[in-house]
Amino acid sequence: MERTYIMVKPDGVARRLSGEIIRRFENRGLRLVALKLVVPTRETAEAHYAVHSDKPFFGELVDFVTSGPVVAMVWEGNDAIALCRQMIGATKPINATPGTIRGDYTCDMMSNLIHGSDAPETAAEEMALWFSEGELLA
Ligand code: D4T
Repeated sequence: MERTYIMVKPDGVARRLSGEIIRRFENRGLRLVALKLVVPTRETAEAHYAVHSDKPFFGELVDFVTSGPVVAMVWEGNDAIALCRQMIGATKPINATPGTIRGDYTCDMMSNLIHGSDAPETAAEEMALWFSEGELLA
């Protein structure tokens, strides 16, 4: 069993897609083990995207992810990290195939609806950044 950090970004919440996104993960058979609605602080957003801190789009990315509430979640299941990334779809819009969340609902690189951890190490870091131990189900 693996756990992954998933976040509906401010554009997804504003577009009322949180329910649709949660439904997809539930339908797939994953187990929801943590969930909260939160407006990210700049500090949290900068820590979350620290790997991109030297990129030209970093400022815009932090502005975007702090612009409104996000749905922060942890999902559990077999190969949950890779499975969720597959369901989310590629970062580059032209590569996000229909049937994926991005492929069905967005063609914008920045406003791309959802984040999913990309590896076990980042999943652990992100779960610890967004949630305290007590907020996660056993
Ligand atoms: P996140 O991390 O938000 O789930 O997205 P990805 O894992 O799919 O993509 P990423 O970390 O490489 O990029 C984070 C975030 O920055 C935006 N972005 C990215 C952008 O606006 N321009 C770019 O050139 C890149 C690489 C989109 C997602």
